[in-house]
Amino acid sequence: MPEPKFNKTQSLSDTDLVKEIARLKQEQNAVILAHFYQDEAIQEIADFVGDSLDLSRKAAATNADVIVFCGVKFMAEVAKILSPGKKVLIPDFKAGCSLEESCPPKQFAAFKQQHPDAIVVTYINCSAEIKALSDIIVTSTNAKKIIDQIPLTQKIIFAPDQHLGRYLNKITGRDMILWNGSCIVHEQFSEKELVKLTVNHREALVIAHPECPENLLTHAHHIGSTSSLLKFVEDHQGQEFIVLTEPHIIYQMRQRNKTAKFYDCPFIDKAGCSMCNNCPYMGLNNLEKVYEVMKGEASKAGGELVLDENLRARAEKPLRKMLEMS
Ligand code: CIZ
Repeated sequence: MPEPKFNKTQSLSDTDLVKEIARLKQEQNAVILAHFYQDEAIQEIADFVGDSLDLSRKAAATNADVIVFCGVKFMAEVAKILSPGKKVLIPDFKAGCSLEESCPPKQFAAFKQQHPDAIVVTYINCSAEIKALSDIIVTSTNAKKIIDQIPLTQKIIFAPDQHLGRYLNKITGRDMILWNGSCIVHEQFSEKELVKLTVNHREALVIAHPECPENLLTHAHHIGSTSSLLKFVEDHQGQEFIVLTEPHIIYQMRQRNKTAKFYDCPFIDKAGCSMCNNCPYMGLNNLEKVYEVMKGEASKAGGELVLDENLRARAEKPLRKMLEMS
């Protein structure tokens, strides 16, 4: 194997990092995936940019030996579940997910026991352990379609996102039992700041992810998954948009609607200052870490995602059920 051209990451400029990543990608027959919420520099080097399920399915359909997943850990787990024969690399193991953390498997198993006659429908944004405790996985794109296929008499537990669950109850007319998890990015938008933005930009369309609480969703002209929000932006050329989801998606929105204006909605922290709602976990990934994980330095932030085969197989079942039903 040829010697790597560079040994010290510190000495690499972004341009050199991009070149080295491309070289390693070819050498290892790797595919790089970037979630819509990743930094622009990472979206630029990716083979595929998308939502978590779409990325994992696209990677599974390639003949790549290695998947480098630039997103958060549960997303890389989905890639491994659907591609058990491929090596899955994560740039930073600390890139977790507040929604995943809000649903610890032990407590969730106990909650399930309290409702023995309910089936468990779970949002894909959860750990492999929670998937293994579920009957059907859903995404924000296919949740309504799947829930609508379940007999009305069947009791359902929905986890982990209470806001998405409440929204789904409203649009499906169901009364699902909700686990009370949430995502810090979507939960903390300030309604007051949102109203200020709508007053200052009266023509702007408010587009929101259903992980936002109900009080925010009442202001929305369009509610949908990341891909649905992107499609809405594409279909409304030249408009202005107030975006209620992780703001890094605006990079993709701009590519689909070049003349549009975008405003991201801040939240107000305890000290009263207004801040943007970047996901702190997604923000842990950068070009340097992608390079390091591909170079295979075990001492660095990331590494190979290893899933126990028994757990992987149990988590795969409800995911395959989703694919059958969607
Ligand atoms: O599953 C995903 O990628 C997320 C975060 C949500 C969505 O709506 O795509």
